Amino acid sequence: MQVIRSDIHRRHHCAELDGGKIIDSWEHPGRADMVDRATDEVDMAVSPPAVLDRRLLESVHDPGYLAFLETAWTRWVDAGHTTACAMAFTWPARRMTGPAPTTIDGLLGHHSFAADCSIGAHTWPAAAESAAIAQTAADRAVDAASAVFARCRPPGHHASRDQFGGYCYLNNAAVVAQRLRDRGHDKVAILDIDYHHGNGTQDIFYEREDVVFASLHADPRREFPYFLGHADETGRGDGAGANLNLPLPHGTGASDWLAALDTALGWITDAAPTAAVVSLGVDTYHDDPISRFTLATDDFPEVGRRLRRLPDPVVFVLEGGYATEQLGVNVVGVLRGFEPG
Ligand code: Q9C
Ligand code: ZN
Repeated sequence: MQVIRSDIHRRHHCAELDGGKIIDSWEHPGRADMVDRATDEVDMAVSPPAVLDRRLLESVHDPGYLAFLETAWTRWVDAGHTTACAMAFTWPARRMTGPAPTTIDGLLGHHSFAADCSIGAHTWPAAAESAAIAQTAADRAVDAASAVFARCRPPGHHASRDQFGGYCYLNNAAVVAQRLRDRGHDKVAILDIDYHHGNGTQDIFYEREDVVFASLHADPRREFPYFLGHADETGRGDGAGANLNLPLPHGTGASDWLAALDTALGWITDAAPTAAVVSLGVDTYHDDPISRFTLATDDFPEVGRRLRRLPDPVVFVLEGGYATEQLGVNVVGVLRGFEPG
């Protein structure tokens, strides 16, 4: 399997609010290093991304949001702030439906949904490069009619049309799906196997039938992102019936998780897509420091093997996974389980 990657991500490492403390984010450059080391060890062919197509990006994100992301750091500095990261501190809550604010401190809350994610000097270049990796992986998958791994960092599945959060700024899986649509696939499936619900991906495609979304994740009644990912969210308008959420309890282990995976794969087969995107988070691992499922390293190749039921081509997009030492082994376990050799 080919891998698309780049090193531009390296200078992006922001602060997050975690348990009442501001810490260096769990989502850090060393994660990508571990994945790169593991894919190099099995001799996966590596290519850099092509130039990002702005129109593609504007078809999954609000152009005003993109302009905000691109200028947020400069506006933060111009406002007189001296911190390493721009952080929101207030958000529109229930019944607060007024117009968008016009200054950077207010706009940060308008364009985010969580304080686990902030914006530094190098966040926009890193996020744009991550989306370019996604776009390039989709193109390569179509051109070669084979599976491709998009080693994205920062991750993307929590980013909605116009909000960042959950370590995500641009929705890389959505970029892949839209590119596959634009390159001739009439129906595309996104399967999200990250521990957390892919609220951003669900949001972007919720009213569309041409991109179906299935996710298995920790029950949002007890887990981030809390406010989306429930079983009764099945799509709206043209997208009615095109969204499947399979929330699972804390402590879920391999047998129950794999049974839910089979349910999602059956649902996707019934939808009859001609291409698939896998939002590949391995924060389902038992040693993940912020997650509570109990998959073992030996389970990930079996996950990959079961994913062979997806239609060709498949694009794997890296999402979460915070047990840094085992991250590369677990990711490559899925990729090699899917396509040995
Ligand atoms: N107290 C992804 O896996 N923040 N994002 C956790 C811990 C939310 C995870 C804070 C986790 C976001 C791509
Ligand atoms: Zn996650």
